[in-house]
Amino acid sequence: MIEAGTQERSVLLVFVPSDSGVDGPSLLGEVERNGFFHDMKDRALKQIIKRAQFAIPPLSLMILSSIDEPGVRQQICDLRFEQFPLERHWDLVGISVQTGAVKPAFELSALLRQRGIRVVLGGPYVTVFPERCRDHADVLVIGEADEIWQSVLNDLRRDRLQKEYRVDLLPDLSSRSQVDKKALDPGSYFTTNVVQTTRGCPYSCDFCTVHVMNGHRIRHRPIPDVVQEVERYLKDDKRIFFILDDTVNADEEYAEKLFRELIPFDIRWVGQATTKLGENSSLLDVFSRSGCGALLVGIESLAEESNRAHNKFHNPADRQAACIRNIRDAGICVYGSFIYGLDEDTVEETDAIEVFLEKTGIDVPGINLLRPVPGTAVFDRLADERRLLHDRDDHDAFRFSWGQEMLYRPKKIPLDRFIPSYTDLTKRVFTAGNAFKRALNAPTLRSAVLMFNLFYVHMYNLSRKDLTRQMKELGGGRA
Ligand code: B12
Ligand code: SF4
Repeated sequence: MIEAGTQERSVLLVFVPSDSGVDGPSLLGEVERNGFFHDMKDRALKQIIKRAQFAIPPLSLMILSSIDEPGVRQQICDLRFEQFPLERHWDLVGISVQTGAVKPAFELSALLRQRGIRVVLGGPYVTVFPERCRDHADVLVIGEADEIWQSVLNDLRRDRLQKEYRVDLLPDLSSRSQVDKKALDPGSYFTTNVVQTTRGCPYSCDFCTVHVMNGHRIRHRPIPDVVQEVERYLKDDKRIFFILDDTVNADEEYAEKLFRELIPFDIRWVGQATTKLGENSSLLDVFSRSGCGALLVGIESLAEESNRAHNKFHNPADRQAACIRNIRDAGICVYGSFIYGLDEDTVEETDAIEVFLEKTGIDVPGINLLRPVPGTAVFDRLADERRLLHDRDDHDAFRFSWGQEMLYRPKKIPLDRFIPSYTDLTKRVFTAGNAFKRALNAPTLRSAVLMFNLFYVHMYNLSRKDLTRQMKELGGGRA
């Protein structure tokens, strides 16, 4: 109920596209002009990629917009698909800032503040680098905002917004209010069924910010809450579910109980897991029976010493192949994510990846370059070792893209060997022929596997162009 004499406040929560990466290829400038039809094809594919591949709504903003504060109306604007509604009045605009999109987020904030609209910044980048965000906002929310957002809304209503809200204790996910989708336009998305069951990661891979932001302790949502959420979501959207946990099998016992309860709902879901899943036949069986269609697994390097150099110990390379085969034999597709260029990698890693793909039948390979993200241990180490290709303070230069450009010098391979070894590898792996072969052999979701692989043929082609251009700019990589 709105207090007498007070006006309803309107809040807009904004998700900003990054100008590279999954939101659009080519970081280093315009894609070379290849003629009208090629340009058309690139543009059309870019749109399809945006809509089909990664078009899931931002769960962060769905959670915040579901918090009910009397007298405050909240709406979401996803700038990947819509224009900012500047013609309307907003009492507060909240922007979610990821490291990949700091510049556009700050630019939008500046534009709004010039017009007298108050801006609150939150999200991963703000949590890791609050001091860099302070001048760009009226209000900062530092940390996971699930609970503190209510205080922000309450303070907005009472005209006593503070400059900073800091979350000292990570929220206990057992008390979260129900996420609803009323602030979303479902038509923009591939699916609106995004669910997170746990938060936090027990591991400490040095290239990742998840354990920095969300801590090492796994926090669980109560199983009945998740089950109810799935049931409720299904009422208005029968499409696939994205389970957004970073490691859905991090707590095997919890995962087994939860997904066993989801079996009767007959859903299809995809998520992210460690390959260790392949060693737990009972969990694998439950995942499969609960509708798991595909899992992204982080393989990183096939050289054990490389993974160790980056603090990744939980996926022993010698057991990976057997685990992946077990997962696929259970009828679940595997998206295998590699990082080429880790510290102990040599150019032989490229052949090893190709052989491994053949041996395991990975359905969708993702072969990434190491992205040193500001705020991670690897970023600081590379900066200290003077191996970054940009000034360590210029975070915008590290808006980690989708694999188009090098941001650092690999330890054991000079750049002029590294770049061609990578582009040769992606040329061999991402061909139309391989895309059809992988789709034919996929245990399920064949058309999705085909679509992904075909997109990757296109995306890695663009990435090769960018890298070739970058190599020229770096004087052949010897600079
Ligand atoms: C699903 C996902 C995606 C999806 C959807 C994007 C999204 N953010 O919803 C897609 C595929 C599009 C995507 C894209 C990218 N992603 Co992504 N993604 C994820 C993933 C797996 C889950 C995100 C999520 O829903 N988390 C759950 C919610 C509840 O947590 P949250 O987003 O952190 O939100 C909480 C707080 O941060 C805060 N908050 C967030 N926004 C706001 C806004 C306001 C106003 C306030 C007050 C608070 C607030 O409150 C929320 C509730 O507690 C995370 C990993 C993770 N564990 O978060 C990576 C992650 C966010 N992604 C990451 C990256 C690198 C990317 C890309 C740059 C990849 C690329 N190379 O292109 C792009 C960037 C896209 C963009 N425009 O910014 C990194 C970000 C690192 C960083 N420090 O910024 C993460 C953390 C993964 C990692 N291993 O490091 N991603
Ligand atoms: S990469 Fe995955 S396993 Fe490693 S710390 Fe990040 S979320 Fe955890």
